[in-house]
Amino acid sequence: MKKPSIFSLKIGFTLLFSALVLISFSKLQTKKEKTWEEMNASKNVEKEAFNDAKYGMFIHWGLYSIPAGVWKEKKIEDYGRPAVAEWIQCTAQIPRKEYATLAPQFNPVNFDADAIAKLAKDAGMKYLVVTSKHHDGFAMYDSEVSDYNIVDATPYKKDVVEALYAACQKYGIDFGLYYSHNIDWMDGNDCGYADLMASGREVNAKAKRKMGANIWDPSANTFQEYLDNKAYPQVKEILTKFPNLKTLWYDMPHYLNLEQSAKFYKIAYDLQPKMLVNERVGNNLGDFDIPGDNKIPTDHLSITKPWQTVGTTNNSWGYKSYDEDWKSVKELLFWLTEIVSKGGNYMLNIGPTGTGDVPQKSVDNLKEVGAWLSINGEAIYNTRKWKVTHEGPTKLEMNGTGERAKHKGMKVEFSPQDFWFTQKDKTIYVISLENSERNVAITSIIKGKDDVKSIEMLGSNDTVKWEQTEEGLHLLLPEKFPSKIGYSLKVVLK
Ligand code: FHN
Repeated sequence: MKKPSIFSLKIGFTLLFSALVLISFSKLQTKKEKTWEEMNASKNVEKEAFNDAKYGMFIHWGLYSIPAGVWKEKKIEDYGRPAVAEWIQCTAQIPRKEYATLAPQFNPVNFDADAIAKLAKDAGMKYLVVTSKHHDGFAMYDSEVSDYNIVDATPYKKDVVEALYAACQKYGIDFGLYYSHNIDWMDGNDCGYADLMASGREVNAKAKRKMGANIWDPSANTFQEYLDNKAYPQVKEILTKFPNLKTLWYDMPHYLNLEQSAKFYKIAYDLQPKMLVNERVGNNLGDFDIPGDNKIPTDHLSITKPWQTVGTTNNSWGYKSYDEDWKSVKELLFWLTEIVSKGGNYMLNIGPTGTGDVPQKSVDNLKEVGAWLSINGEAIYNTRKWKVTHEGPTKLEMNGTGERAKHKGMKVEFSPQDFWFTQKDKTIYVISLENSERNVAITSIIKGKDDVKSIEMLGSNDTVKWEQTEEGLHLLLPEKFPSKIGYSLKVVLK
């Protein structure tokens, strides 16, 4: 056989070298970091699914469910604000060691993940988001990163997040996790307050008030050490343990810099690229917006991302033993309808007790909303906002958790002339929350602009009599209304 010449060996080496250079260059190319815009845009299908879902369950549950708003026989309000029960450690300035004595008392023997997932299903909710770790720093799942968790530190010893994750899969409820990334009163030092002050960055209103910063008993480590040794690893941990999340719900990011928020977003993207991250990751890096707690935006057209209003069933997220100011079924339907008519999503909270029970009033109200949705759901799910969101005399502004609490026992009433609108292709849905009148007029659906082909009432086989003029739609509704509260009309346009 002919031996290869030096010359042919040289050519061989040159070719091999070029091939290696090309391969490593193309590897470098694929390794090029994606921009936030690219990562965000790659989730467009999931954003549409989020917009379709419309209604979900939020769960705030943790050690704070034991004191339930009362510390050393004093109500949280007597210590100051915020007066929501899950803030008791901060509001009552409870030293970390003392607060941690709640862990050996936490034994929620009545917790039933199956029943909660079924409740979400019966309530017509399409997804569920639960607190894997709230501001108190206590993990409600079996964490390898920190022993301050439900399995290692309580007599209950069971991973409730895992149980809910499995139950939601069983009932076809999408799953998401809440994780307090910035505020951690156990291990987060001052939660980044001093770093922000020293940075020269703009200080937002919450940070100016030192909101949520642990300045009464900070942990000895630095905030950066907390991020590196607890928060980043725990986020990686939950995203690995629970691989099929639809949303990751960060909260209260007001001390974080852009780099830190970007890292929290990127960890999420690397592990679950199709999962949506809420805007509370901080620094405007979210995939969807939160106009505020218990807040319905008045300027919904200015919101460019998908959005979600989160709401309490009374006036607290965590269970508060003495808050009996439950939103009525009609009020809950108002929140859902008003939000959906503006193109948003509603995530309604339950706060289980220290023994794992869900307060009966919230169970009853949620089920009634579910019964309403089983008839009227077509006007809610998979819809989009129409050019008009509402017509009629009642104007209710919902501007935050504290604000509603001021109107304790608030009664929500509407007139038969109040209508909300949603849209799906050539169909407009008209929703009323009052059914005391059969003769009604809708002024937004005008002849010559939106010509009507047919009208039916959801859940009814009886005829809706109607006439359309330049003034609107004149209707004679059936004698029997299928829902206890209000009705929905399916108006198909020509
Ligand atoms: O401080 C929290 C609060 O406890 C609760 O978790 C809400 C839910 O949106 N988020 C923060 C306040 O906006």
